Amino acid sequence: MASLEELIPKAKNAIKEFDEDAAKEVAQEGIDSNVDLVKLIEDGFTAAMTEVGDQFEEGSLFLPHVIAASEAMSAAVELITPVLEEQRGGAEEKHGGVVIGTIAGDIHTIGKDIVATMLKIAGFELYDLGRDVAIESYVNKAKEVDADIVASSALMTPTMTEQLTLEEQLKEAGIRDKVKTMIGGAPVSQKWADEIGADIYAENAADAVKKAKEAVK
Ligand code: HCB
Repeated sequence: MASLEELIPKAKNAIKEFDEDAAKEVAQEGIDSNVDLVKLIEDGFTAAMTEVGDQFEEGSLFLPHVIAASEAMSAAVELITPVLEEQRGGAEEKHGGVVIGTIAGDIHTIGKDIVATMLKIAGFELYDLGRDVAIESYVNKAKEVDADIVASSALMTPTMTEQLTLEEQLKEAGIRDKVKTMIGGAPVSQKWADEIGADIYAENAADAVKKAKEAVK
C-alpha cells in the first residue's frame, strides 16, 4: 500500500517523463491504496502538466512533448474517473444540470474533463458537449435540458472571446436570466468574467464545484 505523499511525486514524474504506462501504474496504485484520488489528480498529474506547459512556454519543451504528457495524463484520469464516480456518485444530493464544453476553436479538453468529472461526482447532471463547441450548440443544449449552468472552458487568448459571444447569444435566445454561466481555463480570470458578465469564474475543479453549488442553491 502506498501513501498519497509517496504517489504525488511518482505521478509528477510520470507526466514529466511523458510515460503513459507509468502514469497508469500510479493511478492504479492510488486506486488500490485507497488514497484521495482528487488530490492525486490535482497535486500530482495536474501540477506536473502545468510545469510541462511552463516549459513549453519557455521553449525548453516542444509540441510532441506536450502531446505525450497530455496523453499520459488523460490515460491516468480515465482510469481514476469511474472509481471516483463509484465512490462518490450516489453519495451526495442532486444539484442541477450543467452544460459544459471547450469553447469554439479550442481543442484543449483535459481541464474541462476534470471539471466535468468533479461536478458529476458532486451530484450535478452533466451534458458534456466535448471540445471546439459551437456557441449555438451550448445555447440549444441549455434550452433542451433546461440547464442551470452553462460552463465553458477556454485555454487560448483568441478563443476566450468566444465566451463573450456565448453571453450574447444566451441573451439573444432569451435564456440568459434562466442560467448561470461559468467560465474557466488557464488564461481566464475573474477580471474577464466581470468584463463579459459571466456569473462564475472558477480557478480549478474544486473551485468550480464550490461555486456551482452556491450558484444553484
Ligand atoms: Co496547447 N496551448 N495548444 N495543447 N497547451 C496552451 C494552452 C498554451 C498556453 C501554451 C503556450 O503556448 N504557452 C497555448 C495557448 C496560448 C494562448 O493563446 N494564450 C497553446 C497553444 C497555442 C496550442 C496550439 C495552438 C499549438 C499548436 O498547434 N501550434 C494547439 C491548439 C489548437 C486548438 O485548440 N485549436 C494546442 C494543442 C495542445 C495539445 C493537443 C498538445 C494539448 C491538449 C490536449 C488535450 O487537452 N486533450 C495541449 C496542452 C496540454 C497545453 C498545455 C501545456 C496544458 C493545458 C492543460 O491541459 N493543463 C497549455 C499550457 C498551459 O495551460 N499553461 C498549452 C492542465 C489542466 C488540468 O489545466 O487550466 O486546462 P486547465 O484546467 C483547470 C482550470 O483552468 C479550470 O479547472 C481545470 C482543473 O483544475 N478550468 C475550468 C478549466 N476549464 C474550466 C471550465 C470551467 O467552466 C471552470 C473551470
